[in-house]
Amino acid sequence: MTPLDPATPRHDWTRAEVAALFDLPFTDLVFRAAAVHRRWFDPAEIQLSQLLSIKTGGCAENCGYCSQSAHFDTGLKASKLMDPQAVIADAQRAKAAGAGRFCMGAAWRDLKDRDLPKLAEMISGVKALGLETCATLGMLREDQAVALREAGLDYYNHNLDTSPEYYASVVTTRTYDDRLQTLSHVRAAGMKTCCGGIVGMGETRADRVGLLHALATLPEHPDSLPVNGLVPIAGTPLQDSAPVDGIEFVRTIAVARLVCPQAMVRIAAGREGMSRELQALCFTAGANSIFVGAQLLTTPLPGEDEDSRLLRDLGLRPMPVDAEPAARAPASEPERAPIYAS
Ligand code: SAM
Ligand code: DTB
Ligand code: SF4
Repeated sequence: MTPLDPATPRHDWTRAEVAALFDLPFTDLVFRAAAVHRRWFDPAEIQLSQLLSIKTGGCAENCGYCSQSAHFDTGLKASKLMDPQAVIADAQRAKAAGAGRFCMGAAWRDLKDRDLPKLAEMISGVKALGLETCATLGMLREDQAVALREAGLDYYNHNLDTSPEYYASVVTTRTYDDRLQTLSHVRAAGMKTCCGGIVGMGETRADRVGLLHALATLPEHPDSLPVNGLVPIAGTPLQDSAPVDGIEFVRTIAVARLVCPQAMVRIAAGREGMSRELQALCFTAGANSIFVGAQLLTTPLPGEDEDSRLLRDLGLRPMPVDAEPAARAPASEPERAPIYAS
């Protein structure tokens, strides 16, 4: 197998190489991922992010997993874009509860220019609190991405969700190329990308390989890589999807850490249904970020009490807010262990 040298993140992964990582004996895979994790990050630190749905429901897209699509009857009540001051107040509470990043999500197919002034006000207000800012607002043009960055937006979340081949089985109102185009506008605007996917949508192992291959061969790796476990939503086409086995979820996390070594790898949706032990395995395999608070966008999270008990029991600390990726990389060459070449 190709040497896994974490000092030089690669963009030329082949699908066969990514598949071979998934196929490793579990103990070997987790060990390698944990070694790469240590190379770039303090493994005792977990980034805590908080999400807020700033515009809920009524979305024109037909993503088969989503509670917020207007195409499905999920019983969700749609609402208008929130008032910036209410968003900033929520971010203030998130910060007081220990979050370091605040992510604002809107159920939009694409961003409309008329909403930019309100968005700029909330982004700059959240940034002024000393939080990292992230938003997920659907498709963007490059000039819109520039406007968001100028307002103080650090990260833009836009997921590829699954392999290019499986994508059209999940959503038909947009294409994989549409997603790639928005990601390229975000990068061109000088913003960091948050881009990952979902497991448990009926995809195969080959699709999970395809997703991670797509992410690892982007012109720049995602700075943040959320791995969502599908939260099945009644009324959506994927409501009866069988959950992915926990071991396979951990393998996905570990391979994400290996192919995008400098990314913040996040256990995103689906954490509520996971045991503490499974989450601990994910952290061992290289996950170093979670969403905290009572809920994601429309679905619940374990909550503050359970999360602080978990982190305490595992001896893990919240990642400092100002620890930018460049600052997190070791300043000097740490010892290179022979396990990197096999
Ligand atoms: N409308 C924007 C978009 O789709 O890019 C932003 C919001 S969307 C809800 C953000 C991401 O949440 C999706 O790309 C998907 O990965 C994830 N997601 C949404 N519903 C989910 C569910 N039921 N289970 C797991 N992940 C989900
Ligand atoms: C991501 O990959 N997961 C988050 C965030 N980016 C925006 C959203 C998860 C949403 C889960 C379903 C819900 O709460 O509606
Ligand atoms: Fe809309 Fe995003 Fe939900 Fe798709 S995932 S239906 S784009 S809110």
